[in-house]
Amino acid sequence: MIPSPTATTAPLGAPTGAPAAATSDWWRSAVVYQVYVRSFADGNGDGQGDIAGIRSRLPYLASLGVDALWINPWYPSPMADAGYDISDHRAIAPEFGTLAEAEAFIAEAHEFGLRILLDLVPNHTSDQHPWFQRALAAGPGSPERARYIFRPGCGTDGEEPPNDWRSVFGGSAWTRVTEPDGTPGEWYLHLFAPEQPDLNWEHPEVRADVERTLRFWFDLGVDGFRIDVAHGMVKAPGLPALGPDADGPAGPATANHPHWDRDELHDIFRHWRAVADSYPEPRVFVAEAWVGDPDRLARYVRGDELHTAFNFDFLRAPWRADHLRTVIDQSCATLGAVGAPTTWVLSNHDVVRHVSRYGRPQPDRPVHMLAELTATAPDLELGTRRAKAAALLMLALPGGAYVYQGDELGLWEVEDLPEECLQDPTWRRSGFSDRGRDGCRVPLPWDGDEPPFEFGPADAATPWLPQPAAWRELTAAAQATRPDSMLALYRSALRIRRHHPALGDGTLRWFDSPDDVLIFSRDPGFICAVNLGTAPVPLPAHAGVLLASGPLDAGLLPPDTAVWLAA
Ligand code: TEU
Ligand code: CA
Repeated sequence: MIPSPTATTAPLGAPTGAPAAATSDWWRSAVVYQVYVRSFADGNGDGQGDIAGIRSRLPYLASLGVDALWINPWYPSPMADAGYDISDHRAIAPEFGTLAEAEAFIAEAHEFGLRILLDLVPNHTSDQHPWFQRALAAGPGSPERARYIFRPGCGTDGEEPPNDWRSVFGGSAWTRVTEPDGTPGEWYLHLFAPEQPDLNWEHPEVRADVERTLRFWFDLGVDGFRIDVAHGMVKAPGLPALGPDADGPAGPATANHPHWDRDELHDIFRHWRAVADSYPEPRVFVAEAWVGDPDRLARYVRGDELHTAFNFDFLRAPWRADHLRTVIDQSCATLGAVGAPTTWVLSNHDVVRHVSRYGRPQPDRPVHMLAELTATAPDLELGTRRAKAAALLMLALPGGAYVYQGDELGLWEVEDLPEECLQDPTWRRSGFSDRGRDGCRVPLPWDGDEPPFEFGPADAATPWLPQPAAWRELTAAAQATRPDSMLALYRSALRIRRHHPALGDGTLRWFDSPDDVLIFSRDPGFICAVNLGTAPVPLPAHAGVLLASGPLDAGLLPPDTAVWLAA
């Protein structure tokens, strides 16, 4: 028997009603779809995605079968870091729409049974935020400067930065300002781009303003927030030097790091949790925290702090059974110990798309950046096969999951974007050596045979990043009618997941299996098997095939294939 995923039967274009888990702990099992606004769908034809575009595609999202949407920053921003440089936290960027449109969108999404999470960026503002503009104008020692982290420089004339901290995007984390009288003056801290000055979280007005932002959006019906750089807000008193080798590629390599993952953060989260819990239908948080180890991550999701956290250990694991099993066990154990559900994620707007990661030789260590991958071109067919298997693995694991827009279409990293198109600040700040993250942010292909694949209306401007012509095979429309497509697989898997009592929150039990095969069961009556080896393996005893990521081979599970079985 060769089971293949079948297309969804959910009615297109009609609200599908409330999600199955319409209880207050819906978030423990939720599949959340990440909408990168700029690249999702262009409603007004200016070449950039917008709220009108998302609204027009709500039927698609509802029929995909996800439970919630996480909307990347849609606030007014000079876009020095694609919206993570915010100049007004309680408004909508004009290029994306209006506040009225946002409100209408939230209500419509709810009618489709989709909950809405927004992005909260509490670590920094834009340098165009009125607070920062006032700080520049007010001069050294002023109360306006106290909301940020200004310091005099070192060296005889203050010409050296105050310490050795580095920007995540490359170079020093400090920029010197020119004082209102025209003289070279103080330096301000920016852990990211110079256009993203870090806020001073010791300042009561900073704390109060973020709380106001939370309430503003909660009052508009938003169901929760993803917390940007949740591990970065608090800095060690005195801003001590970093010293050599303090940062790994994905988090602090040392305990007691001067600006990542500090213990004092947790007090802030407890305040936010109280705000979220004060609503009749409690609102939820997911932490974006790149920390050194799973025990540290578990601290973010203790009962009175944030609800869930992205599982970057899973995202970074190579396509190898030993690494994946270790991450799965550690995640379940450490998060379970504090009563939090695990989550799973394969890609997002900051990392190389997993089709392109898995389509390369798999290292014996975690990986997520382009620079960490071998220079060889990816085998996209292999990467796609593995991505299908990975989707079934992820959606069978206990807890919640995140799908980055385009994962469900099997999009790959666009690694050959023309240099003049690159917009990620990493490109410039790395001295043009690291191409940055634009390759995973290319606008979605919806329909048609050539770019722009109906990303916008018929006479729209060219999308802000060019799409590969080869995406004609990957448009949502092309895949909707192909039973073996990535989209069909996601739709089938999400439909089964929503109705199967074993899936979502809970526990798993491993079966004995060869070293490069993962087999586990979930109660009641569900088995997932994934073959990460090079030879076909027999299926475990079962009562029927629910779904397979590719054709089975005379009852055997081929390499790089996953299967869901009824037990
Ligand atoms: O990312 C935080 C972060 O640490 C990432 O920059 C990550 O280390 C990097 O992308 C390499 O993977 C968040 C947002 O997701 C990112 O898009 C923003 O650029 C950043 O914060 C600053 O707000
Ligand atoms: Ca637009």
